[in-house]
Amino acid sequence: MIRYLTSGESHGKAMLAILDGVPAGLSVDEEMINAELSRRMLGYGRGKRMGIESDRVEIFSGIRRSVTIGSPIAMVVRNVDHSIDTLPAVLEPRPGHADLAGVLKYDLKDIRSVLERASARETVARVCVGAVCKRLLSEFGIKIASHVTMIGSVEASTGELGFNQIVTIAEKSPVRCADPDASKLMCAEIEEAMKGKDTLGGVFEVIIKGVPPGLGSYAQWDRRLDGRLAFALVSIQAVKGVSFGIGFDAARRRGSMVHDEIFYDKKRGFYRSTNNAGGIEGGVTNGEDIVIKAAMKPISTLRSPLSSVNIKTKKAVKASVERSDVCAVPAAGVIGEAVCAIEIANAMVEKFGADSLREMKRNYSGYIEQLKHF
Ligand code: EPS
Repeated sequence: MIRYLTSGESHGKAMLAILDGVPAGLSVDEEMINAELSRRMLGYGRGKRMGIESDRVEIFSGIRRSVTIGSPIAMVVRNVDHSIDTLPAVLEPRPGHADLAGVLKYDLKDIRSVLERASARETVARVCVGAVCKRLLSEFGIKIASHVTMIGSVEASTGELGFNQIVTIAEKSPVRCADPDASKLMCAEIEEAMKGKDTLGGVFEVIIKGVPPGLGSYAQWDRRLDGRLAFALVSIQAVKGVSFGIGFDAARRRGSMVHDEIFYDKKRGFYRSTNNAGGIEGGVTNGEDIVIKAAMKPISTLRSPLSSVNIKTKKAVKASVERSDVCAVPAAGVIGEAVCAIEIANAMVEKFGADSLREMKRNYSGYIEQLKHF
């Protein structure tokens, strides 16, 4: 089983992750993880912090001569801004942030002790874990990409674009959007929000290609892969909703207009001509691409703050203003890829369970062969 924990405060010494369950024999180098960390830092609308940090991972254990050895992998990304002990106390909770709920829960008198851990900077550690999982998945031809489909009121139209086109266009866009016209409008909308001292949310899509049928299970509720992916995505700071395939649109259509008809061809095996389900049926992959959308609410730190209450004096005040992003949807897409990679890697290890990559590949090939003779 692949599992992991993260640790670290936004302005503490470092962000840390311990990843357990990666088979031995997988080549992993720091540069590959750094490339994912760099992607996470980009995006039009990010705050000043991204100009201060240049996130780079240090692998502390579990990897010898750039190859996994089956032991837990510890990764550290040091924070350049590690001013946590000198930062002033915060007493005015921001609506929408963990601030108020956090102090009440942990009986803390300074909101800083909450916001430091609740911050989306924690996702640095998840991106490190996701990069190693992506590396494992690439051994099985599984690719994961993301692109932004909406920021504020601007929606992208990616129509008939294929996976590779989406990746190429989105990676060049300042908002990671695969529709160049929408990209420009999104940047303009972010600028407007910035001028208005406001923030913006949006929607990103994660596409996972090359997944074999049969990952996840309908046999028990907590083994359903859609449930696990949804949990992983909603656990990203500010993500409020997730949908698979055509998502909520399926609720207003008749069954005949929703379900993907089944075909068979000697070369391809079973296949569909549509993918409204987004690659998962009954909590199990069906061999089509997994397509998931996630909705992110606007960042809750507003430079023109909303009403709040001082937690000490109980007097009406304006919420605190921290340095923050105006829009972080492009970065959230990269984080979405990471958390999905972790869930898919876990489902792969579960199905082809192995101590070494060689053993896992043997199990995988045996299953693919079995499918050919189904
Ligand atoms: C982030 C680092 C943070 C914020 C942002 C994400 O840095 P700082 O608070 O020092 O400016 O920019 O965090 C939030 C939006 C939040 O609500 O906590 C990062 O590394 O992604």
